[in-house]
Amino acid sequence: MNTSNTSDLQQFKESVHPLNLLPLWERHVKLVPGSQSIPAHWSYDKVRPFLEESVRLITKKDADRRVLVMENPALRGSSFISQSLFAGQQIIMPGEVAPSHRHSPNALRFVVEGEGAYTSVDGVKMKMRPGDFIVTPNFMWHDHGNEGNQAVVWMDGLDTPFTSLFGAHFRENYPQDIYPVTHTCHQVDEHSANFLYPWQTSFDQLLAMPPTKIDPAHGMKLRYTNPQTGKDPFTTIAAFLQMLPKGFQGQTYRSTDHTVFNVAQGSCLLEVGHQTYHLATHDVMVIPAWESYRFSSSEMSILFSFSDRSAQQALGFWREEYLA
Ligand code: GTQ
Repeated sequence: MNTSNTSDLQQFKESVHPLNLLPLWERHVKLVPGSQSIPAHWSYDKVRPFLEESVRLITKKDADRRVLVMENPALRGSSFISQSLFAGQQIIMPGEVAPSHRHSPNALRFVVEGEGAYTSVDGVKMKMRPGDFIVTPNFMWHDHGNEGNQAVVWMDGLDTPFTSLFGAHFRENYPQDIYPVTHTCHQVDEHSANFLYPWQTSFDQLLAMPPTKIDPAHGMKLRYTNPQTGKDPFTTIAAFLQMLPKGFQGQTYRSTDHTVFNVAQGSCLLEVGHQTYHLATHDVMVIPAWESYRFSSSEMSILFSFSDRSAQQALGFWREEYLA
């Protein structure tokens, strides 16, 4: 029972205001799951011509990184795809180098198309092939280059919103374009095991999963784990590869992590609320926290995804729900 009268309360609120105090009982902040970001879809067919146009407009030297940032329409001005994640499409042409630098955010690459590019992380030079998932841990020197004869495109994923949140974003350019290479890896070895998750290995693992492992919402789903630690590749970001079998009708699902999907093979339908998205090969889709979604697939499709689940689980916040 509120015993004070309204004008007393109003007067109280006004008198504490100059002291930067606010009555908690009048708080209007939304204290329910879900975030400000909204579901959004990027069709690769629509994005691809603009990547090509950016090649004509700007050199890699001028751009440092030639990236089209996928910005959530509800977070205009942030350059973030969700409250917690950054995602971009990077294109690198034959002969180009994206000069070495390092920064506080962690970064991942998921290779979309083209052969002949490499990324070098902490002096470990690795070939990038379509479907490879590559880890750039925070504050390690990294440069990329294309030594082949075709355009190479990959998706970047970073946890920049975390460094922004904490006010802990540092960044440096290396004095030369290329950081000295100490190891050149043609496959996964002891130098690249922390950084490189080749497509073929992950794909074979998916195919080898027994039918009993099928998840009613996600089909066959693998979570990338660092072979040395047995943990997620990042403390913030978890990454996944999943297969929706032909004819899959998924259960509706939601979880508190924001997830960015990238269709590696095939196509599928994704129902989010009242909207149905057709996800074609190489399309990107972001699902915000606690948004319900449902997959169906008329052909076998393979989806790469990354999310802030690693951070949420470390902090004890993560929850999921399978809906009827
Ligand atoms: O390739 O190092 O999309 O530093 C954003 C920041 C890519 C990169 C991005 C980066 C990079």
